[in-house]
Amino acid sequence: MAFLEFIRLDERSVIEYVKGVPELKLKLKLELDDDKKVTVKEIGDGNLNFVFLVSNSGASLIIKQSLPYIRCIGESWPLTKDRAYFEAMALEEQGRLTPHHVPQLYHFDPTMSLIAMRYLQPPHIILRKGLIAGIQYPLLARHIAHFMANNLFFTSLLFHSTLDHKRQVAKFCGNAALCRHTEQVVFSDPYQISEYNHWTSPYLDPDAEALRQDNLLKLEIALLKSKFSEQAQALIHGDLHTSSVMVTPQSTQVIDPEFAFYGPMGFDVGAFLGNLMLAFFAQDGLVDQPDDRKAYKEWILQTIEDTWNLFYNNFVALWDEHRNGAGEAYLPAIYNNPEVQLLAQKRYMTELFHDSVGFGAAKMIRRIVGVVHVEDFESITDSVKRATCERKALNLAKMLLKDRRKFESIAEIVSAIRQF
Ligand code: ADP
Ligand code: SR1
Ligand code: MG
Ligand code: MG
Repeated sequence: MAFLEFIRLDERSVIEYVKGVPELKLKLKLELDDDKKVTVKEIGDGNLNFVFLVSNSGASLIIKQSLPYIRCIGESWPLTKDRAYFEAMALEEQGRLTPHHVPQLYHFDPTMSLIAMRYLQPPHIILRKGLIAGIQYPLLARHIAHFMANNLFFTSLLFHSTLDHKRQVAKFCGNAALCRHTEQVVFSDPYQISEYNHWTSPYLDPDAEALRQDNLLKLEIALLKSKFSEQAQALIHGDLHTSSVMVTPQSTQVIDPEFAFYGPMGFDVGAFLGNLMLAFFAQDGLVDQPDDRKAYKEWILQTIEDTWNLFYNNFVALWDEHRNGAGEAYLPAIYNNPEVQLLAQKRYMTELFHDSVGFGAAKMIRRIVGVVHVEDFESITDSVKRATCERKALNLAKMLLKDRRKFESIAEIVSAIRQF
């Protein structure tokens, strides 16, 4: 079979596909007719795409295919399959900047809207599942801080000339349909009546209604929506929640950058921190006694604090190191004394902190009243318990969205979380 036009792959046709691509055959150590031992399993548990694990006596790889709609909704919600192209480009760029934290891209096929990449083998699991199981990851904060600081710094105007920056922005601006999707499900639908919204009803009915009546909240979400749509600050992953990270205690791998584009840095930092906050609030619902996960909740809070602080330190260190490079945001001739340099960094990092808190809060809200929720809460079977956990997370998120500028440090955010 030649695969000259797009067809949806299944567990059988994937083998035919792989046999037709020399570099994949080589990866799988496939000789001419030696495909009898090849096994294929569709392992996709994400919301959008189909993911096949292909193995041949010890060698494995992943094939991820995008169909022209959203997998978890169905054909009634079309979405361009060009997203595979942006995922391939982002994997390449992130792989160049942070090779230890991204699966290697083996192959991209624009006709078939698919990518092939390294299989992250067990014991790697999706971080969200690890958080639900109560597993601690001692290197997580350090690794994610490194991933975010390097990818965000080296794709920003702090490192690029304005000409280079615009060239890079242009490469990703075609991912507009996925941005538009985010605009709808993160910044619009939770604040209006939408056929897609749902929540733990009837318990959260008044909470969902209150969101739609909260004028201050609406003003703040509008500011963030503008920033998301207008600010080409850096190449962001665009969907950096805890199901986009695979982990072992020693390894942290970021997957699934199909939403990548040049957007505000805080959207990535906030996505990660906000999803850790959701994991924190789910803990009491996941166990019989609230105190059963006391130590684990402390570890999550510490990870929130460490992630931001390490990110801050890494990012500022990169800035200091490259201060006299090609970056044109702060020209050395103008920002020519330690005092103004320090002031510039403080202002930049404070705005990034407030953006991260705001975007993180918006991401929390969408996962409680929007179209697709998170397994952290969905695996709480008792709906009264689930609603109680969700309400705490929702109330924290509303407060953070409205009052984010009052916070000066991540330690203050962690103190606020403890009060809910
Ligand atoms: P979606 O875009 O649909 O969310 P993901 O890229 O998140 O798809 O992948 C869905 C699932 O497939 C992940 O949750 C993970 O279990 C598995 N997966 C994806 N990429 C890999 C990989 N490189 N190695 C191992 N498993 C993977
Ligand atoms: C229908 S919303 C599906 C969501 O899953 C992806 O991971 C993105 O977050 C998207 O918004
Ligand atoms: Mg995913
Ligand atoms: Mg995805």
